[in-house]
Amino acid sequence: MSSTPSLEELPPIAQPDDELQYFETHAPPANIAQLSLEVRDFIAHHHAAHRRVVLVSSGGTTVPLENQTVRFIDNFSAGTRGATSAEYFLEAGYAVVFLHRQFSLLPYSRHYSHSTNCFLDYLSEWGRIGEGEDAAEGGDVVVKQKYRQQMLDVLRKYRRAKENKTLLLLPYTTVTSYLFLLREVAMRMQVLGSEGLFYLAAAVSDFFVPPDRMAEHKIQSGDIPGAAGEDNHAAAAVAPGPRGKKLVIDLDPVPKFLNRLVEGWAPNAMIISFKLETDSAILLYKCRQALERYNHQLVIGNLLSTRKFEVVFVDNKKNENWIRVPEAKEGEEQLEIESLIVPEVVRRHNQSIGGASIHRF
Ligand code: 9Z3
Repeated sequence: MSSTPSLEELPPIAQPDDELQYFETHAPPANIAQLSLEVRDFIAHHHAAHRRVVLVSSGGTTVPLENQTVRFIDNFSAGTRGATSAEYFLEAGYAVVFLHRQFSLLPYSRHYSHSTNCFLDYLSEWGRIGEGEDAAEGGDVVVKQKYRQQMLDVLRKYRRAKENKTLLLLPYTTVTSYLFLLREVAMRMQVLGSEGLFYLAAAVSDFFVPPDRMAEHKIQSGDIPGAAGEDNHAAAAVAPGPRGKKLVIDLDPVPKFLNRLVEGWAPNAMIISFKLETDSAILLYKCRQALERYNHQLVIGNLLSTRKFEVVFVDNKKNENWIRVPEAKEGEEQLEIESLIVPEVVRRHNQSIGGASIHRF
């Protein structure tokens, strides 16, 4: 049986004091001031152009085990959901702040960055002259004929987003840097009021090592002569067990900041969170529970094993609507589920701001 904790048993949601405490006791990302200015200019530009802005979070956050980080706990996510959705938001006329795990999939380049579709496989050599070392001289690299149309389509969309400056890339790695950036962007997006949209697809760690219990240096598996085990034993949160054979990790819950986003950082925006589960028996329960706890507009639920084929929209009016990808016919490519999710999100966003139209290029 799965255990489904009741609301009372869950870790408490973050209050303004928890926010103060967290952001005062954790170091912000080193470049936050610079990124914040970029976000400000991006939002001001699109706000002046009456263009809606969506923050898409994507990829998984890490939890470092050491200050000088060698080891960390990771969260599952390749960034497919976020990167793919960002493309459909751009097509729908939104400007996108793409808050993503560094080196995870990015809009447009994601088509050519998997090991199954390495960009080199799309290329061939044309005008090859000579042999051996001289073979490339005078030659050109071209896209293979059968991929040209598809690549051209992607390239044009990518270039349009670049020229129109509609895509802002903001990388994070740790759960702390993610939270600092989310808060920063949310505050900057306040000027957009209800035209602002948050689409939180990133897989965010629920547990972390608090700074006062974090080892400074790499955790050692054995005794180091002369070092007196200082690092390991100082790190009360992460320490080797008896005789150094086990590593015992004691994690604290990450404060539930979705509440602060809804109430304090982006009170007028539309906020959509994702809920990932592996047990289908508890998915809907967990979606409803998230809505009850955080009072935002929509939770999109998905199961790890079927996330590319079906998701469920659970809204604050207790509606539950499944979106499923139709099965592809032979020889046809499977539809991307994000091509169905994003238009439905946009429809709901339109509705929530009274059907205002979107300004497109
Ligand atoms: C999701 O549920 C995303 O859809 C996936 C996308 C991470 C499954 P991929 O990147 O996967 O396409 O491979 N994101 C939210 C996951 C999450 O951590 N949600 C929290 C929770 O479930 C709430 S913020 O408690």
